[in-house]
Amino acid sequence: MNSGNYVKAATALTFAATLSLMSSCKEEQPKPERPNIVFIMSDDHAYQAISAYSDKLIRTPNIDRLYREGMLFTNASVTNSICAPSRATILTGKHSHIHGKIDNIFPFDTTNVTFPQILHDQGYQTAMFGKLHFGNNPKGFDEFKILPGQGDYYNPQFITNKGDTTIQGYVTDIITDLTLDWLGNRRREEDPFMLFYLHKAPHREWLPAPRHYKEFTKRSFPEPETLFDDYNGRGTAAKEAEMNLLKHMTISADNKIYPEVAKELGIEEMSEWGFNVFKSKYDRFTEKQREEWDAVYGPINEKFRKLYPNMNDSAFMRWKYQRYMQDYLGCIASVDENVGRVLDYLDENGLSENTIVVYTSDQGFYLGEHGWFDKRFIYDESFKTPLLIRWPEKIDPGSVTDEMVQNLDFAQTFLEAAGIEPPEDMQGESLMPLLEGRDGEWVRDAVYYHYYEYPGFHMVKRHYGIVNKDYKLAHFYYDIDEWELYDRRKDPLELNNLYDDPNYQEVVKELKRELQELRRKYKDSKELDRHFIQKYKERGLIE
Ligand code: SGN
Ligand code: CA
Repeated sequence: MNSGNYVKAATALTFAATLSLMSSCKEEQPKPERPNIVFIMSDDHAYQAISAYSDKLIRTPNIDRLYREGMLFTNASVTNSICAPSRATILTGKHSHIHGKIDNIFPFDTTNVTFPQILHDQGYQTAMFGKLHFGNNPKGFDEFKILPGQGDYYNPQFITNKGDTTIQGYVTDIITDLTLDWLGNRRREEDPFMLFYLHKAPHREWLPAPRHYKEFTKRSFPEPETLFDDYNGRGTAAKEAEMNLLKHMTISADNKIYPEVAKELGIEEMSEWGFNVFKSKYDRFTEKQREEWDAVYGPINEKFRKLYPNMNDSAFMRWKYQRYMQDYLGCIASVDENVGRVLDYLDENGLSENTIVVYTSDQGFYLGEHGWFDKRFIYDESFKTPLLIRWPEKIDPGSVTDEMVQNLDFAQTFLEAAGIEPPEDMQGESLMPLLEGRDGEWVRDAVYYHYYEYPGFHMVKRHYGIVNKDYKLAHFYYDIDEWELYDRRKDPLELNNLYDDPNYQEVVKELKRELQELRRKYKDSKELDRHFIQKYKERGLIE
């Protein structure tokens, strides 16, 4: 059955039929004592685009189920808001400066111990499908099929433990097909399993499946309050970052205007780069895929050809925002639909009760807030990440927590859930007290953040900082020396840097003390900051 039919068939199952299937299968299956783990992660999925957090932009009924039947985290964050470092932190339970994967450039040091290796040694069956983005293969997995690097949306190539393969179709559907195939055909019933189900979507350049671009290109979306942010009241880093929709979002690769049309209108792409990215993606399409694409994006191009000559900057910004949201959210629609397929499978096979299902992203993303796309900053849209966890055996349905949890915490959480003592040098906190409603036992009230990839894509300056429920203090360094303080309760949009405000000097003093304490606790230091700058020099990335 192809995946489109599968989706239809799965959604056609009535609620009653699902229930009866659930109960009949439950009796037949011996329940493993140790929980199974399904770790679902998408790439660049903003919490603003999950209806459990906000339904302004899109409805995601399947992902939301994990909240209705489990727990929603409203202050979940990453330690370093970029793809590969986040994944390395998840796998090792350590900050970037300890596992060494500080950015997307340097390879992951495979001598690091990862929690899947430990689970595997302790009898868990392990599998990974989708995007890893490491430059090397995962350790401790019985089976994996991963995209090389960023991977492709259409007709993607996969690296497997038995050689490479290319699969025709749409990446989100395919990753799910692979996952369901493993669950249905190669899962050992006698052992608990740990499954990584990792989406490429909704990563840039946001190519939705035909069924979703047909729908989403007809929609328009509410603009964020700060779409036209002028960055007054912020520091140099925000002013100099290259992630503004108007200035840095490319017309072809991102907004899907054909290079010929853009050139005819006199719109230049940065060094032809965006044109080339567009062409390389477009060339991957099969003839049928190209026809379907042209039937929808052709008319959008025609309309734009007429509109553009009369557009001023703000009209162009608005147009870009709508184009961006149509494609980005179209990608999410597939993710949500496919997550539903996997949740249905767990239900239908009596696996839901004792399986921990996590939905998260490798980091958050800007959906036009501050005029931006991309991530990297310690500001909320990219510092925070969506997190929903379902585990019916432990978690009360519909729970919400605003505790300061991080991607650093997964490794210890899963190990504790499996009854395994975590290695002493892991740096997170197990989420078990929160999952089991023992909130009083949760001890951490502030988290540490450190971003490194500069100079680089989007030019977000190096910075580290501390965040608690009330405040955020960050130090931007390397080619500047600037501090920023935000009052998270009074200024949730983070528009006013209060670092020099006389009324906040006590807060600054206290947070600086706590930040130094966290740096000591996590073994980060000025020496390490210099060490990583030195590595950029050795690599010829800076002088
Ligand atoms: C690509 C993207 C960037 C993005 C990085 C890192 N450009 O380079 O916009 O910040 O990946 O993303 S693209 O147009 O080539 O896609 S990450 O999620 O892998 O860290
Ligand atoms: Ca990412």
